[in-house]
This record gives sequence, C-alpha cells and structure tokens, in this order.
Amino acid sequence: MNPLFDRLFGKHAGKDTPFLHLASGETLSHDRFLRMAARMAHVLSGAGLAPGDRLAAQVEKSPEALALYAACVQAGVVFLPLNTAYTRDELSYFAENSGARMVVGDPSRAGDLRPMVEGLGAVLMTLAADGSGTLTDAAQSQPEVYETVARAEDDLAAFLYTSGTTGRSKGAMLTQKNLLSNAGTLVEHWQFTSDDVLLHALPIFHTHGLFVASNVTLLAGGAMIFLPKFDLDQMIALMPRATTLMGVPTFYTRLLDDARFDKDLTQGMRLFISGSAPLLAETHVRFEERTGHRILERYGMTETNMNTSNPYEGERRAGTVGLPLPGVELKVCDPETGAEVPRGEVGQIEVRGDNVFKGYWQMPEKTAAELREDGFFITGDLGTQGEDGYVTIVGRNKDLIISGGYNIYPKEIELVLDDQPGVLETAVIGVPHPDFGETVVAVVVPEAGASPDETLMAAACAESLARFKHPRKFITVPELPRNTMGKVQKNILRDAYKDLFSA
Ligand code: MCA
Ligand code: AMP
Repeated sequence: MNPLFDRLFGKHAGKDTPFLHLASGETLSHDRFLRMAARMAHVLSGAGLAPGDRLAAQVEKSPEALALYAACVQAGVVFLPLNTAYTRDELSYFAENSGARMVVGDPSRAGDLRPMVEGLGAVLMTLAADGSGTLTDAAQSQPEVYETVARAEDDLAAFLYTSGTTGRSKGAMLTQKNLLSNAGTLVEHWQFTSDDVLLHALPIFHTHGLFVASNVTLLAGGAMIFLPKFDLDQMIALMPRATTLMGVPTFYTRLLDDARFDKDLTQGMRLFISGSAPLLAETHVRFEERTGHRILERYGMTETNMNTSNPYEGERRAGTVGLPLPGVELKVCDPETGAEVPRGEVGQIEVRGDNVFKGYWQMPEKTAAELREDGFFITGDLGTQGEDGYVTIVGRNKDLIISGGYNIYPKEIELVLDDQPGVLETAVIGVPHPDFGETVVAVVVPEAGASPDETLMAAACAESLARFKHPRKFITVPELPRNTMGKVQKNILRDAYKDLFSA
C-alpha cells in the first residue's frame, strides 16, 4: 500500500484518458504520464535513493517535472520542490538543511550547482523546461513499470520550505495523509469530476499549484491545460477549452484588465477559485459584473493545506474566506493567552485536522512554538468568525509580505541590507501594489554622515535573494518609528508609504 500513489496516480494505470494538454497542442494521457514517472522512479532507486530520502527539485514547469513528483511518491522519496527564482545561496541552504540525497536542477545552472551539490555528498541531475536533461536521458532506458514502494499514511510525502519571522526557512513536513485527506475534501467540496479541465498556470513548486490544483485533478481523474506560466494571451485563448481555474488574485485582476475577458469567453467555465493572498472584495464584485461568475475564495497555508473555503452551492461572500472545510477545526484565539475570543471578535486563527503538517524538519523548538500539543496549529493570521461561521482575514500577526501570491519575509531582506556599507538599520515593509497586491519597500536608516548606495544595496539583494523578494523602492529616513518597548512600528511606515504605487 502507498495510499497517496495508489489514489492519485496508480488508479489511472492503463487509462488512455487525457491528463495534460500542453501549449504545443500535444496531449499526454494518464497512462503515458505514469509510464514516464515509473521510468524516473527507477532512476531514483538506481541512484541509491531509499524511502524517506529527500530529493530537491528546482526545475521549470513541465510534464516531466510533474512526473518527478509522481516518481518520488511511487519510490517513497520525499519530494522537495523549490522556486525556480531562488539563487544558489538559497538553494544550497535548502539542499543542506533537508539533507537531500539528490538535487535536480536546470541544465543551464548545472556548472554553478555542481560543487555545492557534490560538496553535500548528493547526486546532481538535470531537467530543462523542454523535458531534456540527464534525468530524462537516464530514464529513457528504464522499464515502464515500477513496483510501488509501500508507505503508511503517516510517512512523509513532501517538504515545503516556508520562511519565518526570524531566522531561516523551515521545512514543513507533509505526510501522505495531510495531502490525501485535503485533496479528497476539496474534490468533494468543489465538485471536481473526471469531466473537469483545469486551466493550470500556477507554478508547481508551491502548495497551490502542486497540491491543490494537481492533486485535486489527479484524484478526480480530470485533465489540466498545463501552461508554463501565467500568460494573458494564452489564458484567454485557452479558457474556452477549460471548466475551472485556480489562481492568485493577480490572475484575476490581470484578466479583468483585458476587455477580451467577458461573459462569452467564460461561458464554459463552471468554477473560478482564488487563494494564496487576499482577494479584494472589489475584484470579486467586478468579476461578477463582467462574467456572471462569483469567484470562490479559499484560505490555506503551506503547513496546513486548505483550511476554509466559500461554498460551492450557497453564498460565496466577497471579502471572506468562507467556512472551515469539513474535517478542519478552526478557532479564533487571543494571541497572548490562546483563549478563544467571542464570535465576531478579532483574534489569531488556529486550525486542527488531518490537513495539518507533522512539524518542521529538525526544528523541534519551532514546531513546539507553532503547533500546540493538542494539535492546533497557530497560523499567524488574524481574523474573525461570524455567527454564521464565515471567516474573514483582517491582518497578520506575522511579519509577512505576499506579492503576487509569493510569501516574502522582511527579516531575510533586512539581514542582507543591514550588512551593507553605511547602513545603520532597515525596515522592510509591504505596500499596496495594483498588480501584485503588495510589493516590497525598504526603509533605510544611514549611519551618521553616510549615504548608502542604492545600487550596491540592490546588487547585494540580487546576489543572495530571489528576484521577487527584491525591494522595488528604497527610502532613506533619519530614524525608524518605535514604540515604548523599542519595537519598530511597521504599521506607521506602511501607512506613510501606502500610496507609493497607487495606480
Ligand atoms: C514575478 N515577479 C514577481 C512576482 N512574480 N515579483 C514580485 N512578486 C511576484 N509574485 C518578478 C519577475 O521576476 C519580473 O522581474 C517582474 O516581477 C515582472 O514579472 P511578470 O512577468 O509580470 O511576472 P509573471 O511571470 O507574470 O508572474 C506574476 C505571477 C506569478 C503570475 C503573479 O508570480 C505567479 O504565478 N504567482 C503565483 C504564486 C503562487 O503560486 N503562490 C502560491 C503559494 P523583472 O523586474 O526582473 O522583470 S502557496 C500558498 O500561498 C498557500 C498555501 C495558498 O493558500 O495557496
Ligand atoms: P504560505 O506560507 O505560502 O503557505 O502562505 C500562507 C499565507 O497566505 C496564509 O497564512 C495567509 O496569510 C495567506 N493566505 C492564503 N490564502 C489567503 C486568502 N484567501 N486570503 C488572505 N490570505 C491568504
């Protein structure tokens, strides 16, 4: 038994039903996809990867990249997908921290990565956006059937790294049960069937594109129009062939900004789902006016998969993230005492259920700080729950910026900037942005008599941090606002600079 493999992948063996429709016009059947995965699973075993070993993959989106996920599940290897924007510094931390036995990277970066990967005693393989690379070369000669490695539902299936307010990223350990239970709940809740065709334009290195979109489609036995990334023209051209779309709010605002996106174009669609970042109530309303569809907003986290969702049938309420999903317990608590606050009052959201992860890899103190002994996970999100159960997220009890659906932890950027010549201290904040929802601004306090060079600060960020984390603006101030405890009051800064990027 390998519940995750059996339920998502194995059951499709031998089926010629369409699974991945590619931009090239080619379609891959479920069966062909599984045979591709089986060959890769042989490569992993052949390279000495045993069940429970970690494989880190920083690869462009492609059918082969998705097959690598399936291959890991089949071989019992823990899959660790990584954002393609990460720099070598970022990647080397993840590879080392996870103790990855294999790293799969883009062929164009192999020379850059090899010393680091080999220094860690791991194997380096490559996979390009077009599916070529040493991984596929090695897979070519392998058998198309692989004997699935037995796994229990509490065994680890994946690590996803998520940053923290302090210090470095933590590997969230997700079990087979976490992924499978959530996928099952979502298939039912959103009424996915084998007739569905999901327009898939999200990256597959995060929960949203990999576990929500792909697992749900696989479990339901449906198909995906599998696009390398969000491209407005492609989205518009292909929407008439789809039935569903999952996206971050930026997808929806970009679609609404195009006059071709209208009722006619969306008439074959049955469901639009939004998540990963707050969807403005105004976007929800504009969307309905334009298309007649009400976007279904849901709320989740890397550590918990999906927690709440607006209903499929029933009121999809703009500005809310809906109701706790079946099997998910949700409480709104006082952040200091942990006691539940009365209905309707603001508190910190805590959740418990089969969806909640097992803890952070080799970080017991961080696990203990966020995952209570009784199983409730402290999300760091501030919200309210109304008498009718609807949950509204009103803010964050964590220092986090969400730009176009990507999480950015200011501390990481502040640490880089604080090290630059002439910089006394910095505060990195998120301010409203018309396209990305929020964007990064660095507020810099120079040392006495110094004037830090913006180009140097930007170069330092480019050296070690992924592009999406780079400040889009640097602002120099004589000092940072602080409260009586000496804590920087970022709310004052956010307020002062809220209009920097107004449309
Ligand atoms: C690209 N850039 C970004 C972002 N994406 N900068 C800030 N934030 C971003 N999200 C950079 C590019 O490197 C480029 O840099 C410049 O911004 C403009 O790129 P553009 O072509 O406009 O971007 P794009 O390629 O169209 O991407 C925008 C995007 C994409 C479509 C919104 O970021 C995206 O697909 N986001 C989805 C993220 C996601 O899946 N999140 C789920 C996390 P330069 O200036 O050098 O040109 S999972 C999660 O959060 C939980 C569990 C949940 O609830 O789902
Ligand atoms: P991540 O750590 O990438 O899993 O991001 C999870 C965070 O994204 C949550 O803790 C929320 O702050 C935010 N998030 C996800 N979905 C929504 C949503 N629908 N509305 C508001 N915030 C959201």
